[in-house]
Amino acid sequence: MNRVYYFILSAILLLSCCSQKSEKSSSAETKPKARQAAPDFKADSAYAYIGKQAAFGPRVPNTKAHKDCGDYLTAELKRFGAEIFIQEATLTAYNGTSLQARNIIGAYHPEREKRIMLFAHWDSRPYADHDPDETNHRTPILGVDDGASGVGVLLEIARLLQQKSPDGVGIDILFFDAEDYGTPEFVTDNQKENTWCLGSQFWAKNPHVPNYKAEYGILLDMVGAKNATFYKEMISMRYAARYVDLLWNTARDLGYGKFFIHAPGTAVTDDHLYVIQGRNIPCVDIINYDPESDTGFGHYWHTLNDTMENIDRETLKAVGQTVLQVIYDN
Ligand code: AHN
Ligand code: ZN
Repeated sequence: MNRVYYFILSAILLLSCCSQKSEKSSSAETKPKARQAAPDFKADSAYAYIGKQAAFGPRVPNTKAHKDCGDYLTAELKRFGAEIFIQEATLTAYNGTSLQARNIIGAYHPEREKRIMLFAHWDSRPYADHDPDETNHRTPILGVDDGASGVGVLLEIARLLQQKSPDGVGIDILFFDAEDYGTPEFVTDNQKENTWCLGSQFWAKNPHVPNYKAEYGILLDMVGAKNATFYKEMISMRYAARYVDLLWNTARDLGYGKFFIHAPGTAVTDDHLYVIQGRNIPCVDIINYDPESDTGFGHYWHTLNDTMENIDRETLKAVGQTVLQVIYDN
C-alpha cells in the first residue's frame, strides 16, 4: 500500500516537474522574455542634440568650435543631473602636434558598485582623407554621423536617466576626445600604431575614478545613418559575446532586427579596444558597417558629406531604445 502511494506521489511530482520545464523552455523559444519598463527614447530629441553639435562646425582639437562644443556637452550633462568629471590632457598626435583634449564624463548614482558604461567620441576628424575630391583630403569633416550621432543618442539617454534611473546599477556616460586624429591616408611614411583613440587610451591609463570598473560597456560609433546596419563587430564578439547577444536579441525583440544584423562584421580599432585592454571591461561596439563598401563604412565616411542629410530618426530610435532596454533590464 505504502509503496504504491509513494510510486503515485513520485510519478505526480515527476510529471509536474517535467510539464513545468517544457512549458518554460517552449515559452523561451517562442516568446521574447518579459521586459522591464524602459522610458521612451525620443528620436527628435537626439536629432536636435546632433544638430547642435554640427552647428559648431568641425570639432577638431585645438579649435574654438571644439572648445565651445566641449563646454556645451558638459553643460548638457550637468543639466541632466549627472555628476561631472572632466579630464583634461595634452595628447600627442601622430605628427607630434600637441592636442588640448578633454574627456567629458557624467555619472549617475556614482555610489553604486555595479556599473555600466556608455561611450562615444565627441571630436571630429581633421581630414576628409576619403573624400572623392583629393583637394579636400586636408579639410576637417563635420563628423555628424562619425562622432555627433553617438553623443546625441547618449545625451537623450542622459535626459531620460534623470527622470527615472534603472534600479541597482549606476550608469556612466563618457564622451572621449581625440578618437579621430589618427594617421591620415595621405601620410605614408608614418604607420605608427595607436594613433587613433587618444582620449580613450589616456582614460584607460588614468580612469576618472581610481580602479574604475564596470560590468560592461557599450560604444556608439556612427549610429545615425539612414538604413544603417550593425553587424557583430569582431573584437566585441571576442571579449563581450554575451553582451553582443543581449543587445542584438533585445533589438530583434523590439522590432529593430533590420538594423541589428545577426552576422559577424570585421574587427574595428575603436575606443572599445582600449577600454577592454586597459581596464579589462568587456565592451560592445555598435558601429555602422557596410559589407559592400571598400572601406567597410558608409560612403560619406571621412568625407565632407558626413552631414545632417545622412541622419535618420528611425536609426537613432532603434539604437537608443535598444540600449535603454538593455540597461533597464539589467
Ligand atoms: C580606423 O579606421 C582605424 N578605425 C575606425 C574607427 C573610427 C574612425 N570610428 C570613427 N572614425
Ligand atoms: Zn572617423
